[in-house]
Amino acid sequence: MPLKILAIGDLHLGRVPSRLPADLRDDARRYGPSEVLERIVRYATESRIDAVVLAGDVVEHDYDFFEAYRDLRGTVGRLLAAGIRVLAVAGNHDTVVLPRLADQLEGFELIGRGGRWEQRTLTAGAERATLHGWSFPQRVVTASPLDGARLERGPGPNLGLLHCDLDQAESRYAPVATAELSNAGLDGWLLGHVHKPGELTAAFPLGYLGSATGLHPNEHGPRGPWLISIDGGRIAAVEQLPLAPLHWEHVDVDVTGIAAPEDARDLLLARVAELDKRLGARAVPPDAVGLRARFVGRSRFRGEIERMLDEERLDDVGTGTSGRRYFVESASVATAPEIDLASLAQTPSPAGLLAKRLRLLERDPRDPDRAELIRRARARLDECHDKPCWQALALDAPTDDEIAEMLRDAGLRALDALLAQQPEGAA
Ligand SMILES: [Mn+2]
Repeated sequence: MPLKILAIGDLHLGRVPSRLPADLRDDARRYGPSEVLERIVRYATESRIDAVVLAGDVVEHDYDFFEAYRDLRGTVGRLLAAGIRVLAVAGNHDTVVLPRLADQLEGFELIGRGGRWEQRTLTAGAERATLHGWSFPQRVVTASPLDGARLERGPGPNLGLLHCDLDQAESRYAPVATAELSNAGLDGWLLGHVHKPGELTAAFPLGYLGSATGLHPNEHGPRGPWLISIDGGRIAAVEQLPLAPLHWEHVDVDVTGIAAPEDARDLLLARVAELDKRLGARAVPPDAVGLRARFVGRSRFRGEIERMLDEERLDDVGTGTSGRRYFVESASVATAPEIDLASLAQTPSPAGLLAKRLRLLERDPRDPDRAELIRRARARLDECHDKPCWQALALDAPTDDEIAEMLRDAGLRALDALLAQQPEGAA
């Protein structure tokens, strides 16, 4: 019989998923952290899990104490009654509130309180595993939690449980280098903080568990806890279980060759049907699905599609199997005009110059001319990003891909406008 650990990344109890349609917002608990926790408890008790472990940021904020208390009290009680241990480390969001909750919840094991490494041994039949954990002692931690730490191995496979900022040396949230973790003498690391899940494998699981359910349209793709099975004294399997009640999906709808603007709508519906088939096949499918749709390809209907999208109500684009709700969180049109950018780029005109730049964006990311274009755009964007008035948002700087996307979008829009101004055939 394997020892089974269910590892949960950033849960953020108390947070309401952003960008929900108004009617779903009224019932937000059904689509957020409380509901995924409920699904996790059901799964854990039915599947005879031995321990549920949480990698910090269990609670969104200090003032979410009572909401988290209500959710966790029920959860911990049911898990303990089923013989399942509950262990956690605190992250930068719940530095204060999680230790306080742990004091109130009997059987809730906070590991590494006050920023001191601590280990716990898990047992199931003949199998053992050792967890090493460290909790945020205060909200800002600029040194690596591994600095000067020596982790003594315990029985069975040894796993680290840590909320930290991986390979971001300047971070204020416990910066740690991948090499430090790899060289710490353990058999794997289950991490919290970044909401995008990593690719954890049984050979040496090291990475972010990701948000337990998508809290924002950017948190797209499968979300849920990870199942780690220890069998025969080793890590036998590591698998993400997509239990999230709300699923975000980014869809590119290629409209190249459509005969009428309305065809774009049909193509979107076809994608929804496809997605519904895929999500419906899950053991525990989501109840709601938010789409960030982008119409791409080449089309002469860019303007018409944009107008159509403006007028449509997109917060309910069809009900999938079992009443699953599909809504479009945002839709954009990023089609290229039905023109040949290559030959346009040869012409000595403003449109030609713009076409040349747009073609640069299509090149390999390592291309020096493309990199220079991105660098110049980044310098301009930083002026805005670094303004004091935006600092409270703590937004990440855009990635190169995001900048390329913005440039492409703005460039194509401008090119459409430029070509519309020119007399027939002048381009
Ligand atoms: Mn965090």
